[in-house]
Formats: sequence, structure tokens, C-alpha cells
Amino acid sequence: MRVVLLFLFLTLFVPLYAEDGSRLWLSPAGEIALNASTLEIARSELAIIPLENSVIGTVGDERLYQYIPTNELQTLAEEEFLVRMVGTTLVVAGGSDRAVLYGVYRVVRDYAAGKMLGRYNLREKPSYALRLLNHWDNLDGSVERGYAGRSIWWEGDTLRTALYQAYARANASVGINGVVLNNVNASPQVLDSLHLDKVRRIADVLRPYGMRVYLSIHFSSPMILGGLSTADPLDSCVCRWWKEKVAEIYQLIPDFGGFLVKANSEGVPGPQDYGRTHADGANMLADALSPYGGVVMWRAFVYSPSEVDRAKQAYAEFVPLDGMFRRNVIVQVKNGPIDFQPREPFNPLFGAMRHTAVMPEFQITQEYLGFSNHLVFLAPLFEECLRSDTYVAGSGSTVARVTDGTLFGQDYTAIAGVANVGLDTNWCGHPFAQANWYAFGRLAWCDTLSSAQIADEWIRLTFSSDDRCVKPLSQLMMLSREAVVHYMMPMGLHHLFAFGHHYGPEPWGYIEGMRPDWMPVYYHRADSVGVGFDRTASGSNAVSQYAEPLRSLYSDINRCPITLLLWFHHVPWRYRLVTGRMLWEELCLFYQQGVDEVREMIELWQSVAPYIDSERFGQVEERLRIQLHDAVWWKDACLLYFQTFSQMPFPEGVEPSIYALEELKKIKLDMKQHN
Ligand code: BDP
Repeated sequence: MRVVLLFLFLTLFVPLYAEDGSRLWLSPAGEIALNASTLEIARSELAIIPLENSVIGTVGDERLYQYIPTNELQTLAEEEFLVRMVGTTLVVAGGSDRAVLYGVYRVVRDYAAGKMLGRYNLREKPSYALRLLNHWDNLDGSVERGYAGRSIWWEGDTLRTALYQAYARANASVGINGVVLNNVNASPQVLDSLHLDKVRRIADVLRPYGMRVYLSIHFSSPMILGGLSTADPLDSCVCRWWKEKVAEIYQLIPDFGGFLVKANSEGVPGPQDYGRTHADGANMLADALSPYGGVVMWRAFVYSPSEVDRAKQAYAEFVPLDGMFRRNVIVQVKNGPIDFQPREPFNPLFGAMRHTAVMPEFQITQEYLGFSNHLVFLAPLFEECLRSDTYVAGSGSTVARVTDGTLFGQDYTAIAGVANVGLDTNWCGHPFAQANWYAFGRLAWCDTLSSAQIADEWIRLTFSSDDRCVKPLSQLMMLSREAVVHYMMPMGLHHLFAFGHHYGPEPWGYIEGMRPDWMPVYYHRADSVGVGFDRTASGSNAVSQYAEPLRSLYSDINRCPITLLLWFHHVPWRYRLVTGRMLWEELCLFYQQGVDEVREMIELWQSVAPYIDSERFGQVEERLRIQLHDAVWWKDACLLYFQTFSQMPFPEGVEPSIYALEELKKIKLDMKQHN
């Protein structure tokens, strides 16, 4: 008997796992029953810490009042928690069960990262009310732009209960409270009874962790599923169809979160097919959802092949609709005006719609960032966007503040990240890609956190708390995003990717008859004079969508930040920049710097070898080698191609190319994805 108990104890509490990455940043979990309540989960998580005494509960719990003054407890917002050490008792109080769970995860994180819990006194609430992952998962089990295996939700018929529980735990540990289970390019079938039943069963597993489920919908569902002859949002039969569908969903899932909608974008149907607006479409769905407290997240990722600069189109379509959306509609806006490029200026829609809830959408999956081969820590990219000052209500009107309710007091605040999760054992493909999931969650919880702090936390939880490991690793991670910008698309260049898979370089990309805005030459506009997209008043005038003083700053070739120069200007090859160098020289040096930075990342990784298990060490090392190979490939491809226009040699300090342009042009990777 004793042996059995000991064995049980060991299997429950001792980390018997290999370091295969499946643990993520979490401490090993005790067994948690499927029907456990949120507070039971919180208690079980807290049990890993040797505490003399602890009290956890919500404001209705009388025991808390012995420790915490009434006014402090009664002012706790729904998702707010308070953690305090009172004598030898750790107190975690929350405005709701899930707030308590968030408080507990905060303490567990600190404990696991080796912090002293002695003088706890903190109170936290999230920056955004809805903190969501968007899975681009198809019902056939594939994942659009997914690089970590098949879909955890839709691959096969099985309900992967233990996996969903682990997923929910990981999300709750950083405060993510919602998940869209299917691709924005949605199949109408997700709303049939078979799939809704699966959604119900998934929701049941996620619920105790404070997570709600949402679905992407196909705008023509009433026709395809319901047999109607139209999907016109002003048609009464269409409205009724959606109302009945929504009622059916809430019957199964009483806390269903709502719909995510991609409409009239990249060829998918939408209200404009019937001469209606985005607001008409969104409001029709919002009316169906509002009796149940559901929301509509309506995406602003719209552009069509026209004469108008793609970067301007979403703003032009959406700003005139400001104030016309129902209060439970949130317009979901990608961080930049084009499409998740290594660097873009912030999307000018942020701050431009004061009477509409607007939410940022980030991409955690590395569609344009080397898939799961390249190590790119994305917190600096997210942070750069959130901290960008839009100036729409004077200085300090950051993207974070115009979206999180601080400046405009929206009823709903939300933020979304396109998930990088799949069935791979380590969830995300690259061991460091987990850090991007973690970082998204942490920034959704607190939009003023610094990337450096997030890196520090994640390293301690994932690898080691030894400073000899934390410091170099943090340096490596903090270097990585700038490195990828440098070796792929420095100085504001964008969309130089190979058609289809978006992995390697194809700056020469041009296919007769193809949509121009899906081809690199549309974006870089290289010619014998120079390179870059003129978006000033003499060009597309996209600068006009930014408030002053940004408009003037971006318009001025000599003051425009060098990081965005070619985004806003067509700059002559011999133009002398403020750095004293000619554009051509500067561009070459940036590409070289990117390559050098990857070499530096490799050295930093090697320096932490003694602190890392051999399994993950080897995986990362192998991928860093691929990254270096790819960095050189990017440098050679872009510089050799641009050289055909600039007609100048590489400046001193730039390594000669090792590939020939004609050779590079022949590379065709077998990766099937559209545009
Ligand atoms: C692009 C992707 C495409 C997505 C689209 C979107 O290439 O796969 O469907 O964005 O966000 O980045 O709708």
C-alpha cells in the first residue's frame, strides 16, 4: 500500500517529464479532475508552494475580511485580484473565481521563478477585458499558417480532453480568457450540429479555467447551411436564420463568447455583395448575439486590387462608419496597415474611430518570420505597436491607450493574437516560439509591460533562474526581432516574400496577370532611380491617415525614422542619409548586420549550454543554423537583386555574396499556401 501511495505521489508531483517542451513555462500540474471548479484548480495550483497558511476566495468569502480591509475587497473589479502576505498567511482575493485563479498563477509564477514571496502586496487587473487567441484551424485538421503540426481542435474525431485542459491551464496562467476555435477563412460547416456539439464539449473543458469559446463564421452560412437564397444582412429571413442559430448555440454553450468575422476580404463574401456596409453586416450579427451578452469581432483586414495603395484601404472603408456599429461590435485591426510584416508602422485605424471599439490583432504564428525555424521573440514587435503614439488626442495617445479604454472609454476592450499552437509535442514548433504565446498573454494582461521583463520571466520559468543563463538568453531574445528585420526587410521594406508560402525571399516576384498587391515589386518599387514606396503627398499620400506631428515627420525624407524610410519614401540609391552614408550603402550594411546578429545569437546560445537540457539545446542549435543559412540567403537575394538597379558594388564591411542571383531565382519551395 505504502509503495502504491509513494508511486502515486511521485507521478502526481515529481516532474517525470522529459524536457520535450510539452511543459511550456508551467510547473508540473497535479491531477485535476475534469469537473473541478475554478477555485479547486486554484487551490491545487497553490499547493506546490510550501506555505504555512493561505486563504483564497472571492469578495463574498467572509474569511478574507479578517485579513483585508472591507473597502479594498469590495472595490475589486470582476477580473481584479489582490495578493497579500498577512503575517504568515498568503491571501489571494479576487472579484470572481477566475480572478482568484489569475492571482494564484501570479504567485506560482513568482515562486517558480525563484522570487521571495515574503512581502506580497499587490493588486492587478487586466488592460483588456477580452484577451483572445485566434486559431486559424480548419475543420479538416490543417492549420492555415500553422507551423507546429495539425490542429489540436479539429484533427480527427477525438476529444483531446487532457490536451485541452493543459491548453486552458497555459492560457489561464497568463490571463488569456477566450479562444476562437476555427480559421477566419471559415467553413460554414462549423455551425452544423455535429461541429457545434464538439464546440460544446471543448467549452466544457475550458470553462473552469475562465476561458470562453468563440467561432469564426462564414458570411454566407444562411445560404450554404440554411438553404436561403441570400445572405443580405437586411433581409428578414437572414436575420431570423442568424437569431435561431445563435439561440441554438447558447442552448448548448450558455457562456459562448461570440463571432469573429472576415468579410469582403481576400475574396470571401460579405455585406458589400448586397450593397450593404460592414456596419450593416456586423450589426445584424450583433443584434442576434446581444441578448446573450455575445460580441462580434469584425475584422478590418480588407483590401482589393485597385489603384489605391493597399496600406490606405482599410482606413478608407472603416473610418466613415465610425459611430455606426452596435456597442457589442469590436473592429479587429491588424497591428500594421499591410499584413504582419517584420516591421510596419502602426495601423492608422488605431485612434481614428473614437466611437467604435477597436481591438489590436497580432500574429503570434510566424507566417512572415521564418515559420518555426527562426528564433524571433515577438514581444518587442507587440510592444513597439502598443507604445506607438498615435497623437490622436494629444501626445501620449498610444495604441495601447486608444484601444484599452483609457482614452475613449469603450464598453468593450479586447485584443487578439493569431495562435502558433498545434499538435507538436512542444506545442509551437520552435522551443522559443512558446515565448511568443506567453508574451502575447502577458501584454494582453498588462499592455505597458516591457519586452525585457517578459523575456526575463519566461526564461526563468522555462529554462533556468541562474543569472548566468538568464542574462545571455535575454540578450539573445531581445536581439532577435531586430535581427530578422535586418536580414529580411530593413529600413521599412516590406512584403518581399516568395509568393504562396511567405518563407524565403523573392524581391523579383512578378507574375503576369497576378494581383499586383500580392507581388513584391508592388511594395518595393525598385527602379534605376531608387527604392521604396512613396506614401507622401507626392505619392499615395497614406501619410495623410496619420495625425500630426506624425504626418509631417513621416513625410520628411530627412526626419522620417530610418526604420520606416522605405515604407514612406522612394529614396534615390545615392541619396545621402543623416547617417552620412548613401542609401545603397546603408541598405547593404543593414542586411549584413542581420547576418552578423544571427551569428551573435548562435554564440549566445552556445554560451548557455551548461544550463540547458541536451534535448532542447540541440533543437534550438539546429534551427539557429537554418536561420543563419536563411539570413545569408535573404541578404544575397535582396542585395543582388537591388544591385541590378543601383549598379553599385557592396560597400566595405559587407561580405561578398555566396549565391548567384540566377541560382536563387530558381529556388521553389514546396509549401502550398495561397498568396
Ligand atoms: C494573411 C494570410 C492569410 C490570412 C489573412 C487574414 O496570408 O492566410 O487568411 O492574412 O488575416 O496574412 O485573413
